Amino acid sequence: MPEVRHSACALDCPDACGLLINVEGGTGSRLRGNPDHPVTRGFLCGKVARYLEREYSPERLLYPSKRTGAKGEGSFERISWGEALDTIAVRLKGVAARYGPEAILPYSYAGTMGYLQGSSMDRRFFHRLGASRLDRTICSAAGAAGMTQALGWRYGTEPEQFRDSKLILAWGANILGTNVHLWPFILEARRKGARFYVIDPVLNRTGRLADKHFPVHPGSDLALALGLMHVIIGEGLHDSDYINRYTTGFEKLRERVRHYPPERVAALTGLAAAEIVQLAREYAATRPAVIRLNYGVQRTDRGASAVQAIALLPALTGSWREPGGGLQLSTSHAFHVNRTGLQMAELQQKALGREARLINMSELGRALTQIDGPPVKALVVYDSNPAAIAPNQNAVHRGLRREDLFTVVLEQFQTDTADYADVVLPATTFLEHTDLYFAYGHYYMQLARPVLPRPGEVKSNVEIFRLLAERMGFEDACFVESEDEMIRTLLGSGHPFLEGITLERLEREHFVRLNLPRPFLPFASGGFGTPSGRCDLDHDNLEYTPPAESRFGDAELRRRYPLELVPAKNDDSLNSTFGHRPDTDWQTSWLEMSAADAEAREIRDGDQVRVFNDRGSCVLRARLAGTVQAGVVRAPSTRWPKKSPARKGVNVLTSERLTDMGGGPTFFACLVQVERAGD
Ligand SMILES: Nc1nc2c(c(=O)[nH]1)N[C@H]1C(S)=C(S)[C@@H](COP(=O)(O)OP(=O)(O)OC[C@H]3O[C@@H](n4cnc5c(=O)[nH]c(N)nc54)[C@H](O)[C@@H]3O)O[C@H]1N2
Ligand SMILES: Nc1nc2c(c(=O)[nH]1)N[C@H]1C(S)=C(S)[C@@H](COP(=O)(O)OP(=O)(O)OC[C@H]3O[C@@H](n4cnc5c(=O)[nH]c(N)nc54)[C@H](O)[C@@H]3O)O[C@H]1N2
Ligand code: SF4
Ligand SMILES: [Mo]
Repeated sequence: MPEVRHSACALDCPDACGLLINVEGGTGSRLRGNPDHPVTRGFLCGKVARYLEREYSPERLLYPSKRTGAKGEGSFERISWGEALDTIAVRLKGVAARYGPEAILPYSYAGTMGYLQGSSMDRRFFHRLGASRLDRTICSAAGAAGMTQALGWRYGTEPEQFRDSKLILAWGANILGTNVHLWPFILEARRKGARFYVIDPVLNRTGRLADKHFPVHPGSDLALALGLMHVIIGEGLHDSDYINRYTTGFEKLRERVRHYPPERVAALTGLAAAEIVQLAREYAATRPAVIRLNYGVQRTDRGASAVQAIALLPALTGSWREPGGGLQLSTSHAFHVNRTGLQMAELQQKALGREARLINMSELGRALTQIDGPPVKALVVYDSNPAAIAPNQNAVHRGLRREDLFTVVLEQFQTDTADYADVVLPATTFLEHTDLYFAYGHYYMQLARPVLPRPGEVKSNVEIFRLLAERMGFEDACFVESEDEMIRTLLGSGHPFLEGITLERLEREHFVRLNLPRPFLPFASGGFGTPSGRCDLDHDNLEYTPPAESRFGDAELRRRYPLELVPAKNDDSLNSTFGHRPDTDWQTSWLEMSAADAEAREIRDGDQVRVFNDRGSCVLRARLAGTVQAGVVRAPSTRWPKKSPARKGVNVLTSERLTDMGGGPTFFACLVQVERAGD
């Protein structure tokens, strides 16, 4: 009989599934969803159902190694941990002595969502060192800024309430691809008569199953939101009582949205005026109506303002009052843990006597090739694969290729980023280390202990940074803290949402709901986290302008590069994490085009195509799948560059232009041209 152990999925996904694993003779034999988890309820997405293949892949990195060939070439030889750690310590000390510690840059994101392996010893280490700080903007920074302006808090409707809704809008949210555990709740609602609409330039898996798909032009959501408000307010469909009690700025908003009549918004978004009117009426009149907003909307020039405007809609209609109403972009902000105690930013005082400079991770190419101030001379990458996922990939690779840059990569697999490293350190998977997990798609905290033995000489990020701290001679007590001590620190914030959540309880129950009322109606009677405590409906940034790279943007650019590229997520992988799998590689090798755009370029289904703009070019295969309108192309992302022709991934095309607020990247506002490259 296999032993059944509990775990939690650590991947960067809103669902944060509760897992069960069968272990026989020290080997994991089956991974499945924990049926008792109230949100993820016993099933897994396709990618993680096969995670044991990754766990036991012959391509796993098992030993430290050092580079023997040219940067990027991929020749490495095995070294001992002692040699690896000594080399790193000597080089980091050398850089700090010669250029100052801010010449050292950590680069990490959410390869694991665990607090410990993502943001604990590593942060302490870099703070104590006085390294540059990394502004972790690559994913959700613009949306976070928009939510903060609109609501103050970055949380909303709990997923379980979607079953009570009568109208569900998936707005820039590919639920079946990226958030599949919300789907059963939507199905339940639909069985009770709810309608399900999708607002997305791409007709993806989710759109195909919708009652109605609204194929908006990329980057036009702010116009659409203002247009919906125009109709709602113009026809008196708003909730005056809610507005009077809990909001400010209504009169100014009413005035502002007068300039967004349906005809104008139709021209800006590509929808029909009558459709916009109909959608506004249905949204305001259907009770309860809920919006699942996801991050697809905010990866564009005015993405933060778009999120802000959309997040104001439930306040206009009073939909926050009702179970099954409101909006969810993320739930993460409700996890009020003691991050300050975990990360110990005050250690910077010891090193620098001040805060270190902040470098935006979405501008890595610039940071490595043309920074103002002290150059970056050492880079330590973990939980991320910037050579694949960062915008302006040619600049990023140029930077990573610099001979005077010392690069360390902590990885499970030999990614493109690892190919550029001087030293590669083998990291544990989430099945092999302890961590505490928040979620960004539900309100359950989870603890996971190691459930499988570690192969080779892999170590967790926490252990690696602990060892590096020792090698650097840091004697602060915080570097010898255990995982459990750090978890207790995290849980000890004293915030009422965490009341009653202890390590012991998590150990027993594995997942624990935050201490929230049931149903959780965060803004049913105000309670906004804004300075005034009210939802402020009027802000000057709420005026629509099109993205610089779009059909209504820079006309000269548009003449040369007439297609709007949307490199959105691939349904069956996770960013670049599964890029080693041949089937993932295949799925991310396509460029979806409209028949009209293909015909005009003499491109047939399956042809190789060159996709290019001023920043670079890559080769993909055309697929005429009926998923995009003329003028838009989509590349399911993100492929490993080294598996791509000429080692160029789709991010050679995307730019380092930042969003209106939050300093986020504009992955989904990117003009390109496409030409036939062969059969
Ligand atoms: N299968 C899978 N799941 C994932 C991931 C993955 O790579 N694969 N990645 C994880 C991560 S890191 C994240 S951040 C989440 C993201 O989850 P989502 O936000 O759902 O994913 P995206 O693909 O970024 O964007 C969602 C949708 O927005 C659409 N879109 C693009 N531009 C616009 C626009 O201007 N307006 C509108 N209305 N829609 C637009 C895209 O076509 C896409 O269908 O998913 C997580 N889960
Ligand atoms: N074209 C395009 N580019 C995009 C996006 C897009 O939609 N289109 N999405 C953007 C978004 S939303 C995001 S969030 C980023 C994601 O970009 P990243 O955060 O870089 O995510 P991944 O590409 O999945 O790479 C994560 C890496 O972390 C490693 N890892 C996992 N667990 C551990 C661990 O415990 N220790 C160590 N040391 N390593 C670990 C994995 O092996 C993997 O190689 O990509 C962005 N880039
Ligand atoms: S990637 Fe998301 S859906 Fe898949 S198992 Fe992990 S948490 Fe669940
Ligand atoms: Mo993300």
